[in-house]
Amino acid sequence: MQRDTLVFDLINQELERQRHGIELIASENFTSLQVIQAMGSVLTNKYAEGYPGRRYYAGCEIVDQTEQLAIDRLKQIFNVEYANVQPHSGAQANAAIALAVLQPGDTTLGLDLSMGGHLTHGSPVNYSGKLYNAQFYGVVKETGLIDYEMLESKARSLKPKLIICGASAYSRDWDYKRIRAVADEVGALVWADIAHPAGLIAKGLLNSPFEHCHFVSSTTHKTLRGPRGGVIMLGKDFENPFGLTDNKGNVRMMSSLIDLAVFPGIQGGPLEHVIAAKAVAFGEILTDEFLVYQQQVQKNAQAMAKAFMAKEYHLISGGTDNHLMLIDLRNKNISGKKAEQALVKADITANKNMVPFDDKSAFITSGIRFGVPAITTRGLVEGDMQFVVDAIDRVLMNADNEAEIAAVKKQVNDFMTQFKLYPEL
Ligand code: DSN
Repeated sequence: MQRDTLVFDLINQELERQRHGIELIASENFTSLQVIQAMGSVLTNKYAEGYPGRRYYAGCEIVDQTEQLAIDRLKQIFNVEYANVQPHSGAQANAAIALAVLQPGDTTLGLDLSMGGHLTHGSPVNYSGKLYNAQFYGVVKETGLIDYEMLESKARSLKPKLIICGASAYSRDWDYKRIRAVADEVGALVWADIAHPAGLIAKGLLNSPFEHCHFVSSTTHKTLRGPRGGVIMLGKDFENPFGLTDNKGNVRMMSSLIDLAVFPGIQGGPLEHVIAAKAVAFGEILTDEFLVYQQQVQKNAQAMAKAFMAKEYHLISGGTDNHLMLIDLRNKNISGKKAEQALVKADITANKNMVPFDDKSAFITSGIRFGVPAITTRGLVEGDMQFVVDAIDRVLMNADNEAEIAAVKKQVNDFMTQFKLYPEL
């Protein structure tokens, strides 16, 4: 068959874009070449509905082993009793937890999307807001920190079945113990979505949710630096004190309910090539090098936050504990949308983001979110953050000046040549 040059030329263009630019989307990263190779392997040809040793198809002896490796390594990383590595994405992992735990109309309590939460935590445009009675807590206006008092008072008055913690644009750590305490008081289950900070949690650099939360979900491609995908974990395979049942009305262990919710609940054949790539990434996470990487992520985020604040940018919560920061641009007289568009012209990629109590819509926004996992993988260290912040500031202060932006783009491209990306490709 003729090589599809159209598609492969585009893939090469994307590789060049990734090489030349400064990637600051907080949810992106650059996987290792061996992760990419596992994803682009013959395992994509295999159907394997079911779980290792319990499949609906023949010929699964090899993929049983790659999937079991992924499970075992993930359990080792987080020291947990149960892991499901089949969710195709974070959103799928979250849907499976909801399916396992909730009935339509049940009440959930999660962080408001406009305050840093996620679509799948109850947004009205998502199944989670359409099927369930989704209620929300927020952050304290003055501090930008999670409003635990609001969370507790809403938990007491609404008596949700499920309390959701986790965020897409929150730069501080979580008090899982406090959330569990109120959950126990009102008879709720607790689910932590650690898609963003998972890599830092894996290496003990942030609080662990596992001893306090009944369910934990994550993506695998953000700070975990694996292939795009999702996972679900249980710190302890609880014996289901809440009497949750399967479709036949049988009370089952939590792990069985999650397995059933992923397959056949919401998915069919698992992506065994991606699961093999997850196993590769999990092997990398178990190394000491990954600890050094995550420590550098935290150092870079803090150096970047400091450099922004020195230029009088308003960071929500006044700094960061993790890999990202959220900036309110209102004192700089530029919207998130315009900032994003100007930055991309200079080959700096970041995303506009609503800030808490935003007066602009989600399409315009007052804020922008920056994350450092990808540039840290490229090899940038604290001393490089001043260059990055200076370049961003120059673009934002000259957002209508094409010549100035072109000059920054040249500087950015020259600067990034020293940080190699996939030299083998
Ligand atoms: N909310 C997306 C992000 O953090 O970029 C991921 O779903």
